[in-house]
Amino acid sequence: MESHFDSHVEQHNEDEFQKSFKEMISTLPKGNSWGLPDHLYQYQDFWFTSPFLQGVLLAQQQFEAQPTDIILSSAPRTGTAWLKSLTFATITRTSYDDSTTPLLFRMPHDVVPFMELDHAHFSANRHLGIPLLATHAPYSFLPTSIIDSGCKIIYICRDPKDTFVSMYHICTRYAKSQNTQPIELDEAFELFCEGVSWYGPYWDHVLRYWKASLEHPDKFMFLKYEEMNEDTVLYLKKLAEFMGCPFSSEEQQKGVPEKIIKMCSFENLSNLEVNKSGIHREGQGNLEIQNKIYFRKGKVGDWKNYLTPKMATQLDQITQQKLSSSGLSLN
Ligand code: PAP
Repeated sequence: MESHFDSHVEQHNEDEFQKSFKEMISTLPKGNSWGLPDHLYQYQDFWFTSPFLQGVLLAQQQFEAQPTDIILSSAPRTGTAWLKSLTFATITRTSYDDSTTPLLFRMPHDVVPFMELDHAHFSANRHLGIPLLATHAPYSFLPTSIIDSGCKIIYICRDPKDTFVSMYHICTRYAKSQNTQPIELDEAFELFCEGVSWYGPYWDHVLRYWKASLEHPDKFMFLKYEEMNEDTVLYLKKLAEFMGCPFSSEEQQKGVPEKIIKMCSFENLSNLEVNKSGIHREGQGNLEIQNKIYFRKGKVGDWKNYLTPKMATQLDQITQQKLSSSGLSLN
């Protein structure tokens, strides 16, 4: 059990960390955070807002991964909530079914902790009963214990055009909820193309995980939102196998994977009361956000409704150029 002295030392360390973090961040290049309060800061090639960068750096110092952990990693707006709900429902399927799962009354972001905000503190208590943990941290920012422990990593990515459109919308919806002026699409587009976006450049985020997944295929599962959408049953079965809890033939006969998929579908989750009227990180200042803002359309190819052909070509060209000779395609 933690003693008074330990917590005093931790508080002291945390105060020291805060002080040096504040000094350090004031020296970093600053970018427009798509019209939202705070700035984006560039640190070791990636862009972050200050609480997320602080969380990632604290996690590097403090977070102790266990070999049994399963890390759900992604750049923002690429399908994190969907992946969380599917993996959570799969791992907990012997404890809950679709009439009792916590997903009915907690949003997906609240059933799987987020490393840089929930486990970056000096005395983080982990509930290891459920081994899932999410992060948006770029690969090179992962705490070394995640790499050294040999735990599993599941990465999800998405066509940059849909990722951009989704990111633009969360920013405008959040700005409106705060009664501030939302960013214009053209301006957000330019920033995204320049790599100035949360945990961006987006392409570098994806590429580094892609390369790591090729180097350590036994530890990694690399998913694309579009492929998951195309054949969710196939990918859910692969996910269950990868996580070490494959569906038995009896479960498959009973349609358990299909039930999980239905439970975790955009249509079902976005219509639950918790996801229509609940609040994520309530009372946590700028981090507080209405759950409904996270759910928009959940469709592949919605970019066609927002991007001009010229914009789409420009993004595709950047994608081709960035991914050339990587063996990965994203559109
Ligand atoms: P985050 O980084 O803010 O957590 P993330 O969950 O990674 O976002 O991705 C959000 C996208 O997934 C949204 O896409 P859209 O803007 O194009 O609609 C969101 O609507 C979509 N999404 C959320 N839940 C689901 C789901 N259950 N199935 C499919 N897509 C989903």
